[in-house]
Amino acid sequence: MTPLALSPEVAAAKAEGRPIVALESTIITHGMPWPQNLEMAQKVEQVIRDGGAVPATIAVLDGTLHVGLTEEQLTALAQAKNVAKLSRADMAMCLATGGTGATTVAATMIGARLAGISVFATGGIGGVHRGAELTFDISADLQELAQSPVTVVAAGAKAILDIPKTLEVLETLGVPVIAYGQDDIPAFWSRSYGIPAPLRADTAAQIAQAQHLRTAMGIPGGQLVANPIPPEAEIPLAEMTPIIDTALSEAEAQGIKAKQVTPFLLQRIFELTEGRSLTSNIALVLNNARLAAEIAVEFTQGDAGQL
Ligand code: PSU
Ligand code: MN
Repeated sequence: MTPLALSPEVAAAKAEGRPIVALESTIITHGMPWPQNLEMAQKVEQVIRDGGAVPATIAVLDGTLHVGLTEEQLTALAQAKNVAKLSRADMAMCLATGGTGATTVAATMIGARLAGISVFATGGIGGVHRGAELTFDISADLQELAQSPVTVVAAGAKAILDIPKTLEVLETLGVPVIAYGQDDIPAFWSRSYGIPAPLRADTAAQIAQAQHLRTAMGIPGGQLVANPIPPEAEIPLAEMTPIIDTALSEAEAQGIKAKQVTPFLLQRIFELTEGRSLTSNIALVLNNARLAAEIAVEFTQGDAGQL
């Protein structure tokens, strides 16, 4: 049996059929610096509560898969050093060896599925890295979206990635990419990448219903909801592009590989924008949490609630 531990708050919400939103922990340990990471994690949980849902931050702590963390657990994780970054490939090994690890989008989706949670909020998903035709670096997040029935609310794929190739792979895998409230695909720190998204939804109810129907039709997998960053927090694409290019060439020059690539790029972009990228990143995560809470409420009402 999976060593799965629900927090008292999550266990109570499940027992009463109340809406729950899953949250990842890699964004806390590898995506943002201390102490902004903890502030972000706490604010995100609050936004979900204000939206009428219960937050469930997921992480592996000492060999147990936790769904919902206490204040103490969250604080300790935000300050911990050398925490593993877990994806589908290494989650079970971390549990087997009694280890501690933060969950990426892929691993968080697995935790959410095991706990029966249908919606998850994050910043940006992993995807096809630029130059993937040589490195083969494609995030396991994409495969997971094709397998686990969880709707992931993100601000698109991180703009450090190759966004058109990421959309192509998602299409091949049969993953719906749904822009929320606009036609264009968002680009994480920027509201638009300048190309249309494959799908568009304008209400949380449509999104919950689509996930419900997908599962009812026997189509495995989840959905990616691409929610544009609020206008006041965005950094226009033209401003981000040279900064992203600088960070990418530094990563290449320093031989940064595999799991280190995303955290390295996010940290360098934070430095190059003098903290602005982090302010934007926090704003978009909170915005995604608001929408995810609305979707979670829809899942517990009407047809979508019968999942
Ligand atoms: N979103 C953010 N910051 C992050 C991540 C997402 O705003 O740090 C993390 C997620 O956990 C995602 C991971 O799954 O980056 C992707 O890593 P990789 O490219 O190595 O698959
Ligand atoms: Mn990778």
